[in-house]
Amino acid sequence: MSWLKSMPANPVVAVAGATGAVGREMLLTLGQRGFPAAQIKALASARSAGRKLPFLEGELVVEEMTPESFSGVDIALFSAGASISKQFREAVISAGAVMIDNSSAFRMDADVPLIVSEVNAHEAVNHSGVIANPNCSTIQMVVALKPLYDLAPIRRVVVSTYQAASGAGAAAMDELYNQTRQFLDGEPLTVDKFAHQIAFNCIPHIDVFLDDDSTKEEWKMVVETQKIMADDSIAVSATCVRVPVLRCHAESINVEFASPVSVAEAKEAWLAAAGVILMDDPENKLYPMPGLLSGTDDTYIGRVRKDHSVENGLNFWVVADQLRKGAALNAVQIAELLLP
Ligand code: 25A
Ligand code: L14
Repeated sequence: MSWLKSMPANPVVAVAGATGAVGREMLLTLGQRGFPAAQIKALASARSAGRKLPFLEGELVVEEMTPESFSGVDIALFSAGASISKQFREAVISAGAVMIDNSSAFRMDADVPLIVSEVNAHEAVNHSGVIANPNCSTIQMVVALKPLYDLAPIRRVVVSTYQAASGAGAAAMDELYNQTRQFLDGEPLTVDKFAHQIAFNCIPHIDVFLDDDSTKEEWKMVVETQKIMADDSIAVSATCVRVPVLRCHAESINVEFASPVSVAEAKEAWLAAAGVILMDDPENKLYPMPGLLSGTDDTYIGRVRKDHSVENGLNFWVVADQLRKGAALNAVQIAELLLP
């Protein structure tokens, strides 16, 4: 298969959906991390062709994405939605490129590794041309869970999310700004990207409803966690809520272990973990907050305490910038795993 060709030290990288909230962050992240690309191609729909996007000190001109766009490309970072990823998968693979896909299109496919570098980087090599970037809420949860799982098996996780508007894309972020202004000016609110008003509100509904009245976002947190942690016995119960925050998802997490894990042991494990920052000093009102962590790369953990209602339980609060670690940064980290 063509994708088995070795990766050059200076790959040609395409960013598909480059004009979106995640795509722009991908360009920024590639630049900031000094990714050794020979060339970067910014691809989007015909609507955006010719637009210029900032990259390092210069600019990239957006090209319309067509099946021919991938000729000569080694790595294609996709964030243009699940249907676009499905439409272009064949073109990417037959061009000999590896697709790193941020959409939900292929995550649960058996031949597609679902990678969070802090958790299961070693599985990236098992790809057949596509590597999936997990759901943003799942990524920050497993980054927090893995150091604990290495202390004791996890029996059950109960999580409630507080998800930022930008999770639904750049236009959804604009909608939060616009509705906030409309609300303060006493104007009628324009509701388009969310099912209801998001300004001054919380919406317990992300992605579509499933047959059992849970949402697909909640389901993703269950099955993706089990796949990334390679343990189907971890029970996960999720409730996903949109809140009027621009960037950074927050999560309240309750974990039940098979054997005791103290607060001190958990904190020690997080302090030693890559990509985690423990921000937990109640006396000094120190805990992570989404409004203050925009543009950061790490997963922040605070409010760590024992859950007195069960035998071996911990409660904590996790915040990460879902456009960075939840999407663009994690995708670039996967690309870095492919470098020779
Ligand atoms: O299906 P999924 O996996 O659930 O993902 C759905 C969407 O969620 C976002 C991301 O939206 C994704 O498309 N997303 C996914 N994971 C995320 C995460 N972890 C996440 N968001 C946050 N955190 P997005 O808005 O960030 O990016 C969309 C990008 O996809 C490009 N695109 C669309 N169709 C394409 C395509 N690219 C190539 N070929 C196609 N056929 C899209 O580019 C954008 O970059 P664009 O050129 O279509 O749009 C650029 C600007 O045009 C405006 N616009 C958008 N829609 C319309 C529009 N104008 C007129 N009419 C429209 N219908 C906007 O201003 C947009 O910024
Ligand atoms: O599955 O906050 O990657 O709207 C990413 C954005 C799910 C929804 C995914 C959000 C989507 C999420």
